[in-house]
Amino acid sequence: MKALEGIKILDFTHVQSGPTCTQLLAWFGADVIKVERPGVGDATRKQLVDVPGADSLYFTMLNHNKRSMELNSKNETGKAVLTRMIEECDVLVENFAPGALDRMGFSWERIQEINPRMIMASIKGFGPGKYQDCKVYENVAQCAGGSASTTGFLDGPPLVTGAQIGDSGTGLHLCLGIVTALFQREKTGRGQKVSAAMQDAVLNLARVKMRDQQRLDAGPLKEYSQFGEGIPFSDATPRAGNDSGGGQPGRILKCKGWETDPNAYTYFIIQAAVWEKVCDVIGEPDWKTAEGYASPPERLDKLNQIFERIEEWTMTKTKFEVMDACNPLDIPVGPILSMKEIAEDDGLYATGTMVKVDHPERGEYLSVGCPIKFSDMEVAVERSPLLGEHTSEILSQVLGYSEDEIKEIAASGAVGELKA
Ligand code: CAO
Repeated sequence: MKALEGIKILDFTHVQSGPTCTQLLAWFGADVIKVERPGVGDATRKQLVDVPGADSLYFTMLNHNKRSMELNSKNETGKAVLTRMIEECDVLVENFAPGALDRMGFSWERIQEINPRMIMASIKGFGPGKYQDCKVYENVAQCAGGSASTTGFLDGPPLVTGAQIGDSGTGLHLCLGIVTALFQREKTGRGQKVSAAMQDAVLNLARVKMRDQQRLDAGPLKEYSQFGEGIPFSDATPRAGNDSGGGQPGRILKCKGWETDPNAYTYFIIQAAVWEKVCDVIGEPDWKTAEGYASPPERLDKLNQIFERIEEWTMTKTKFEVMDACNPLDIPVGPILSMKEIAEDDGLYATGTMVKVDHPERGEYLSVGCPIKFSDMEVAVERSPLLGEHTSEILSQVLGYSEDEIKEIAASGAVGELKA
């Protein structure tokens, strides 16, 4: 028994943000039917291709556990089939450019007429306002959501992060919105429109930087390196390098081998509760009681000097030795893991966070599994569908068309070539 068993999703998503959302819904047990343009499909199928002729990793890693149906939503017969889909499904998820669904003839008003229980969930780059018509990709959202201006070093340009907080981050937000709307529908019987803008999702994830924006009114941000360096603050939240954003100061420090290994680093946090243990570990026991070091506020203007001293110690150890030494003492540290190291971590395969998936066109590949674990539901990762792999079965099993009707639909050009 899966939590969302029986829920049918008309998945009109493409690229990354929407597919992330519907992949989660599929993992939670929904029947996710990806509707794709005949012969073309989601553009990512053929982007960043590594195995000629096969669906790319970009596509396969974002579309597990779904079914694929080819359907031309601009063809008259195609529109009739889509109308039947809207009647049958519980949720329509889309991340087309603003207005695209309206241009197809399926406005929110029309969708409600067809199925008042339908939940329509949309991702756009921006919410209502002056940028509402913009097409938006990941890095645009990271910039417009305040992440880029607060990421990077003070003396460098704004930086985007590798974590796809604009796309996958918004997909996560939308997924939560959909499940919430399904829960509300249990009580009201009505569907509703759920929207998540990429700018808003990034801003939500960068919430602590808006906290700091307001704290600036009360004076300098003392936990930022810049404070210890005597560099004045401007009127906007600055870039803070690798400084910890919380009340517990932290930095990325070099470890043994850093000269040749770009990932021989550790994150090191000097949590107030374990300050005395930190002093012992690095060989500065006097700092436990010394004036200017003993309490967290006293240390704020010396953080750079303190971390330089800790780094002298971390440079004598590998990042894993640092972890082995600090973990038993509850000193929070984290090795900087490369994607290669993560891909080779057996522990992550044991929990299903990393998985090996077999694919008919490309053979075995690695993927990230469901990052959320349930005690009463198992999530098995299944390969992504080939383009139009399930068109016939959806037309007959989900929409109830007869064999002759399916032949007529195919003859109209509304669906691609039917697979056996
Ligand atoms: N049958 C017929 N037509 C179809 C179709 C189907 N099954 N599926 C899509 N189309 C059509 C759309 O109707 C649209 O046609 P019109 O322009 O005539 O209305 C057309 O295909 C292109 O859709 P699009 O504008 O959404 O795609 P794009 O590649 O030009 O833009 C993107 C991509 C992502 C910039 C845009 O979709 C967008 O801004 N989406 C919202 C924000 C978002 O999710 N961004 C993150 C993407 S992940 O990095």
